[in-house]
Amino acid sequence: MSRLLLVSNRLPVTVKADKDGVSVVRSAGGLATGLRGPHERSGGLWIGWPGDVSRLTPQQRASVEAQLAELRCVPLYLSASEVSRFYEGYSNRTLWPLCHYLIDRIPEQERDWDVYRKVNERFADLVARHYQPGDTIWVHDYQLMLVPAFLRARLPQARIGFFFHIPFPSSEIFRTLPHRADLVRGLLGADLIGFHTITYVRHFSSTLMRLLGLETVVDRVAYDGREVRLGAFPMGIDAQAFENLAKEPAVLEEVRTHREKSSELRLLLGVDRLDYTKGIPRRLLAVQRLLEREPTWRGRLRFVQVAVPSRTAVADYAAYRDKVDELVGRINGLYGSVHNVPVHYLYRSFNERQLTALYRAADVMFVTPIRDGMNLVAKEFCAARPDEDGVLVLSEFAGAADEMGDAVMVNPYDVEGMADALEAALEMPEEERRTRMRNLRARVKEYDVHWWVRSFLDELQATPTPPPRVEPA
Ligand code: ADQ
Repeated sequence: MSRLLLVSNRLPVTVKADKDGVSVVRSAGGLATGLRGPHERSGGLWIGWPGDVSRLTPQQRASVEAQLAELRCVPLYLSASEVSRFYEGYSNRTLWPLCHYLIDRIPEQERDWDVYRKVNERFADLVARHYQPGDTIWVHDYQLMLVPAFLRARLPQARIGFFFHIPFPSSEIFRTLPHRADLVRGLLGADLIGFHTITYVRHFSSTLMRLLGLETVVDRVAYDGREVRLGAFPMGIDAQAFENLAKEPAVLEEVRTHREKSSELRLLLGVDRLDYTKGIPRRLLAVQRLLEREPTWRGRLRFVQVAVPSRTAVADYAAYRDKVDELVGRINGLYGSVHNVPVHYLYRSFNERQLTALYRAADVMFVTPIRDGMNLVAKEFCAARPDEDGVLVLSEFAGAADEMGDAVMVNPYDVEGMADALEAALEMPEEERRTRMRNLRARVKEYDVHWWVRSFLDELQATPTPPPRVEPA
């Protein structure tokens, strides 16, 4: 196995500072879990931003570096201005809304491109510094779209993979970007470019044709004397870990508490980052609509919406938060009673145990993003249901919809339709619930995060390394 150099905007760690000193803790996210095995086994490195360390003393900084080195992580520090212009700016104010088809949210005048480019170049420089011949490089996500080309210029012989975690939009959307061709050329520095679904691969191919006149033949594109492969690799989760958690006595105890409190009530659940792509307002409106038109459900539903604070420095996220707060208040004001309110809104992060207890207790899981690259929450819910019960209501605009045909599919823009789906889910006969959940679980367990990592890396290893360039004499 060749040494693996992983490159992502964030390192899979959290730096915590308190009176006892600083500690670097591994994060539990899906990507971190899936890549941990290959990262450690290959003796490789993970290169990325460790988060804001500007308030640490020089001694604390040194301690962080030592702890990172132990975890085989290499930090790339971002200045406050880089965080604001590369990360919050170009990545999250322009690329994020664009790829989710929300072009009206993009600033009218682009001011952060230069910083985006510069930071991508710094990433490539740092990777090149650590590269040894024979290494495999795997770059992740939309914040680093230019890194493959910068790397190719520095390391013509390297084997480079790239995975795009968010939707790749239709070329009609992508070509609105002023720097569209630079971004696409940036990705073409890789040997293999992976997306979650075949639809995103097609969108990327038509973008290549429109912008650069490049034709994709089956899954290959000839570019700059090399061959670049494209592929769909739907990301999975660590299904076994969620299943194990769902069977733990302490978790089952918590499930009982959730259910006891609502023995008369049916539990609906939403779990998301608080992001305007996740479709929370229309989801709330669907609950409101159901209560409005079917008085028999009043007092019999409890909708728990857990939302992790996210990108709070970006203005659109603050406005979105206000909107959600207002809707929750309105629905509870209309349909709450002295004893009970229909919406329980929790604006905070939950640990995996707490999430699993909620997944396992829910009657209906409501996953209704207006666009989502994949959506791992839908998969976590199924993995956490060894009891083979619970109904998944899923947006047809989540990448996960391609694989999870046994969910109740909804158009997240159609409030009335979502209210219908919610009611159908609540009234679904047990046998149908079990059949659907069994099929969903089989899929989630077979195509888990380990399968995803293996299939991407196998394909990347199979790509021929580019022939050495012969310089004219
Ligand atoms: P995200 O947009 O973050 O990821 P998602 O795939 O759903 O979306 O992953 C969210 C993760 O955060 C899940 O593992 C979930 O458990 C966790 N989470 C959500 N709410 C939480 C809460 N309140 N407390 C604690 N944890 C919470 C991006 C893309 C997705 C794509 C992934 C992976 O936008 O489409 O699936 O990357 O490629």
